[in-house]
Amino acid sequence: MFTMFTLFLGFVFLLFFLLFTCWILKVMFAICRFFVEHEVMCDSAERWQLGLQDPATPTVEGMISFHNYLMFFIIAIGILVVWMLYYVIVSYKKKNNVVSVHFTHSSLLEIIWTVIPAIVLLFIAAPSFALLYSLDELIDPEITLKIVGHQWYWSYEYNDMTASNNNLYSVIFDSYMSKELTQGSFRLLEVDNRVVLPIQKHIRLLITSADVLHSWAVPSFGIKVDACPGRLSEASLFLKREGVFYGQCSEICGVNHGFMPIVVKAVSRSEFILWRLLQV
Ligand SMILES: [Cu+2]
Repeated sequence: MFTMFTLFLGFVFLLFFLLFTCWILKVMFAICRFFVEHEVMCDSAERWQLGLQDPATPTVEGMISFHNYLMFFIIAIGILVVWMLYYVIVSYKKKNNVVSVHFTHSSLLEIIWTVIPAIVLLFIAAPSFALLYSLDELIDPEITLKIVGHQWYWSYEYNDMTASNNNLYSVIFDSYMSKELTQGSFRLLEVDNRVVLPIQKHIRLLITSADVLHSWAVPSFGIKVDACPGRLSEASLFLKREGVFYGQCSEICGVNHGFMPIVVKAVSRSEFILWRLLQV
């Protein structure tokens, strides 16, 4: 029995050691990247990826720093609990304590193990609420993009723009997964029509579905919103940098659920206007 426990403890220690090493590596990478002028961003999933994708919006930056903040508590609590388990198993053996000590209730101990976790929870809750409410904030959007999920493709609508003669015109297109792979493109992640959005603008996303539940998810934007038939969900987006961002449907929606990727191209304002004019 004891050997089993020792093995288990060794395994847990190893796990925490690995976790801690990953965390240290991540911090070191972050420090190195600070000094690199031109860096390559990770905007799609990559092989053996350990961390999160690079952020493209302020909300994801908040999520990543909250994630790093939480890792401190996770590692500290994990080490404490494993140490306590180890201490109990090693110290309180039957041969060392043939007659057990009988005592009940320790008010001091109960106060300590209630108050300390409560304080830790408060330290976690305060920044998490700030982040949560910042995600709901929709600041005077300039563009609205309507996203409709279908079995098994996405369709996009730009409805709120005027042409030079001041007539409202819409741009509506479908976005299917590319069947053919070109050099340098990602398998199962490329689409025939990419969504184009401008950077440094507040964008409103309206997400719905035409048939079953889908989910519009792009990790670099920190957005994963369910597309429900008969219901319009809303999300806000503020792109900080140019790039091509990849996502996938994240709600099991049928046989071709894995084949309805999302590609968003973030461009400058002038490029966006040009693209928009060319769509008419
Ligand atoms: Cu889907």
